[in-house]
Amino acid sequence: MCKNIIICSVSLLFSISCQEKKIASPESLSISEGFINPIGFYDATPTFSWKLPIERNIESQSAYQIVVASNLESLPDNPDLWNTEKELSSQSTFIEYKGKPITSGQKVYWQVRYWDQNDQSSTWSEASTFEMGLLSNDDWKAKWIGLDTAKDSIKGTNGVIINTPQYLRKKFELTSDVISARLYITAKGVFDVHLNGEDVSGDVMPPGWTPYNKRIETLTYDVTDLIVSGENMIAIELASGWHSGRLGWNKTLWENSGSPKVLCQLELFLKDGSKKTIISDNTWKATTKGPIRFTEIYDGETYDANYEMINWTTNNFDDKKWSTVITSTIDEQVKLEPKRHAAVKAKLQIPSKGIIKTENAAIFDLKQNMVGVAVVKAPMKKGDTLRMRFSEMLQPDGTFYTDNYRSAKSTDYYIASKDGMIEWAPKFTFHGFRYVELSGFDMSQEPMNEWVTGVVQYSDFEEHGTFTSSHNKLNQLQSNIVWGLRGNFFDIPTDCPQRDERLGWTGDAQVFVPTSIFNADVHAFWASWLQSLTEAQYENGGIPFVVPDALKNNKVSSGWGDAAVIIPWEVYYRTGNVTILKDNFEMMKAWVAHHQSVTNKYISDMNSFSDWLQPFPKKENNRRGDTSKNLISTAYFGYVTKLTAQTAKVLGKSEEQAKYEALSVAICKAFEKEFFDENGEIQNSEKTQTAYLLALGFDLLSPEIEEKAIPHLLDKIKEADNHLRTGFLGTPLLSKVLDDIGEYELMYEILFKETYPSWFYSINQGATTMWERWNSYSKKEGFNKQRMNSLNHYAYGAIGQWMYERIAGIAPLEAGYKKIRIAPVPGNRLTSASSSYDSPYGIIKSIWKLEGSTFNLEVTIPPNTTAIVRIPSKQQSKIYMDEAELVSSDIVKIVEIVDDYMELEVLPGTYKFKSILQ
Ligand code: RAM
Repeated sequence: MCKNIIICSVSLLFSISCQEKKIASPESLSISEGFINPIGFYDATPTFSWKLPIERNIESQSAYQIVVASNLESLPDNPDLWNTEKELSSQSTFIEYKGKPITSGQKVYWQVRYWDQNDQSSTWSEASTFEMGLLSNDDWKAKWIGLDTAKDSIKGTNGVIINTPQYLRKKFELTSDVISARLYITAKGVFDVHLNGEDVSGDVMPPGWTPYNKRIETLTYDVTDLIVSGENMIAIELASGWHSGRLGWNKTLWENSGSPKVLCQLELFLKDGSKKTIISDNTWKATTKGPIRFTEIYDGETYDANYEMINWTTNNFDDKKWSTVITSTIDEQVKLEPKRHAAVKAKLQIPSKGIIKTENAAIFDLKQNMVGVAVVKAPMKKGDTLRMRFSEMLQPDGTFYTDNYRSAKSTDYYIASKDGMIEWAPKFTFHGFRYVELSGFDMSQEPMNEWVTGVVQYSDFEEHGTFTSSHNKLNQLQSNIVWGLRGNFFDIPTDCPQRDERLGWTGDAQVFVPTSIFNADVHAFWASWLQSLTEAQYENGGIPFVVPDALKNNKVSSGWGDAAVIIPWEVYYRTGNVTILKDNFEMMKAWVAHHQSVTNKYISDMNSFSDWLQPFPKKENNRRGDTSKNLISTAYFGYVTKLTAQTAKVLGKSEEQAKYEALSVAICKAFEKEFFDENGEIQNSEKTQTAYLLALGFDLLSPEIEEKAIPHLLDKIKEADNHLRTGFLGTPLLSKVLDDIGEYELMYEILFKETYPSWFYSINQGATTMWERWNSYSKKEGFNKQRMNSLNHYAYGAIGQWMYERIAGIAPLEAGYKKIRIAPVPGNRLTSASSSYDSPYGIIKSIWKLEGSTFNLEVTIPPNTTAIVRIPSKQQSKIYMDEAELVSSDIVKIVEIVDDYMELEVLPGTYKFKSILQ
């Protein structure tokens, strides 16, 4: 007995000491593409991710345990949905849920713990949650409702039918307080919803833009705090948006789209234990006689304050004169699915920083080209119309430049109902602008900067990368790239945000993906758009020019449709999320098959926009550049076939891997034979920089020909006085290829060129965003005469990838940064550069500074990863870590010493290195 007591107390002591020894819990729990405690979640089989804490001694994970339950009380010991038990694995990102089925509207709780490299277990994480949205059409009891506004046949720009915006409302009564309330809502069109006079969300133009004939996204809002016991009022503003407005240039598209409609279902759990559902149905009232008289994405919005309906979103309003709505049923073919990435929101505010007065107007300068709306606070006289015009840049004589908006009127109007200050911003349109021109205000008052504020709107993601350097123009370029991203991630990736286009051009998107992922957490944004790509894919595997397909011309282009393969691959490679590959593999294969169907002996004859907007084309104004279409298309065919083989490998599909590998070998052979002579010089196409870049960048050549081709590329660059001669497709490959062949100095030289065509050239002409053309504007010659001249087009911003990966030096070596490469290449015009990047495992940093010939490098590597660090150094010279001479140890191992760098393998942690460069 006594012995037993001793044993018990020893084991008690042991367990106490074990408990004390528990290491810090995992952090930043998220599901699928980075969602933190989401409601209205879209996927009943999510993946789970977490980060290990940054603590001394926590290097890596050797095992994990996830527990999932339908209520908090069951965690962590009695999870009723899933328990992985202790799973020996270092994987801490995107672990697939394999538990019991999760249903629409269900709320789920989960926790995770891990074991470190010494098999020490962590404490459990805090519990995280996710709550499903309505997952299938059958979950909807509601009906589509709205007024038939198309029948009014009001014609707008280009004869497009204009649907007058609608106002819809419904009163409902509750006899008990509410415990929880969820509003599920969407529109064929765009909406803004209010409950008891309060705006339900800050979302801009939900539900956003998907291929509406296949899928409409639904929003879920937690409205518990807005509902009261007694009378309630739900009120909705509804406009055409992308659904029934004018988009692209295809008239039949919008003619068939019908009047806007809304669908909503409010599910209420009451204190008395009952459940109540309020739905959109024929009990709703609606009117078109509200203050928004006109609204349209390209043309702008008109607000007449004389039509204001005071209190119409509350119960304190008489809607007797309103009409009863028309209802229609939910069509089975169009899937209603919870929105799978954040809606657009007002993200930043930019005050006016200067005013130019003209005879009848005042021009406000925000000093930054941006996308969104202007909030205007201005003095007005009753009955007057305030006109707000927008422009990205002024003409040299100070007047507005709007030619590049083409047919987009991009003009807002406000009609005053009384004298005094008004405050207003449009709701269902957006503009691309730096300047705002106001006219029609009370001219007796002196215009003030406070009158105009730019509200920057884009999809609600966080920026999670930084890049800075010692060079102002390089920093301005980084800023222009980020503004290109902010300006064109408006629910879908658009080519431009200001003219009568704003479409999801696939080619622009594919070249910009890596840069976008460095700068912002756009994982869910891309995953969502990829779903749209799968839905927009033609029966024959072709991918439309733009997605959603607003052009409906059944055409394809190489370099554009190839987005179907390149984007899933890049998103996977940079996040480590295999689901992206699984979800898109069928699309990738179908695209490759389509590509193959337009080849002859592996040489592609696919249509192509080619090296779009290449400077100095041989034929004046030839937007497609000089490189032969066949060369470009075959190069892309070879490249995407390789990526498809790599995808098959990741997915463990060995037969398909072999098939695509064999196909890519055949394409490469044919490509080399057709387009290269035995001296490694281009044949059967113009000998352009881009022709060489495609062959080298996509790794299509045999080693002998590749070696011979390199000097020809360098000659081409030299011929151009070390300037680029590349368009949309060639430009992103320039840095990659020059880097691969060790020509960093040359790449720096091209990048730092001040003369046309170059990145700094546009900065010298005053650019605050990326431009569509290398010469969209010049101080000497003014605006490019072509009306296709966007001043906010992100494609050439693709250089951002090289800035992060090589100037600062952060790149993935394995998918999702499980293995990291830190390898900065200090150029001789820079004395410092630094980047931080919030990877799936935590923050990575690379900060370098040159002091004389001493190169200082500070590196941070997050837990559960390893890194290769390349420290530039003079041959044989010593390298110091934390001031002491570096020798191999358990945490830092010298792997290689070569001419101009030393390569180390390092474990997680922060390190300071020093080396001598000259
Ligand atoms: C234009 C846009 C877009 C480009 C296509 C080919 O409309 O410039 O960026 O991808 O053409």
